[in-house]
Amino acid sequence: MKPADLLMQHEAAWRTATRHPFLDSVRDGTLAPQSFATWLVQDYHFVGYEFAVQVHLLLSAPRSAQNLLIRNVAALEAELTWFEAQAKELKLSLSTSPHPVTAAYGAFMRTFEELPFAAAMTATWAIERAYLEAWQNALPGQPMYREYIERWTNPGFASFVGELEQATALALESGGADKEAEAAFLEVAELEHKFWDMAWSGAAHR
Ligand code: HMH
Repeated sequence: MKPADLLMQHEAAWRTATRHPFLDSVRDGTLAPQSFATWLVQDYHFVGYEFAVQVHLLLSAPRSAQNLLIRNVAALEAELTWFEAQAKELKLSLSTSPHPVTAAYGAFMRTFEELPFAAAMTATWAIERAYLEAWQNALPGQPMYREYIERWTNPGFASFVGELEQATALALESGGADKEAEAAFLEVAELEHKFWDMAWSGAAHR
C-alpha cells in the first residue's frame, strides 16, 4: 500500500477532512470572527501536542527519516512562535483550555508511540497533507487571511508534504503495517473534520 492509495480509497472521508464551510468562508470573507478565533486558539493547542508527539517519534525513527523529522519538529516549534505572535496581534488569549475535540486529537497523536513506525508516519503525513489541501481549498482567500493561507499553501510547504509522503511510502514498503496505517489515516480524516466543525461552531474557549 502507498499513501496515494489511501487518498484514493478513502476519497469521501478525505473530502470531509479538507472541504468545509469554514474554508469556504475564509475564501469568501464571511467567516465569523469568533469562529476564526476559536480555530486559532485551538490550533495553537493542537500544534503544541503535535510538537511533543513528533519529538517522541523522532527518537524511534529509522535513520533514513531522522533528517525529515527533525525539520518537522523545527517547523512545529516555529509555528508555535508564529501562533503566539498572531494571537498577540488579535488580542486573543492562548491560556484557555483545549476544546474536547482538540484534546481528543492530542490523545490520538499520543498513541503514535504504540504504533508501528510506518503507521505513525502515515498519520504524520496525513495531518500535514490535510492542512495543505484544506487551505488550498480556501484559495485565493480574502486578504485578511492571506498570511494563514500562504502558510499552508506555499510551494515550500507543499514540497515538504511531498517528502513526508515519500518517507511514508518507504516505511510502508515492507507491508507489515498496512492495517494500522489505514486505521490511523481514517482517524486523521475524522479528527480533521471534527476540528473544522468545532472551529466553525465558534465554541467558547475559556
Ligand atoms: C488540526 N491539522 C490541524 N492543525 C494543524 N496545524 C495541522 C493539521 C498541520 O500541522
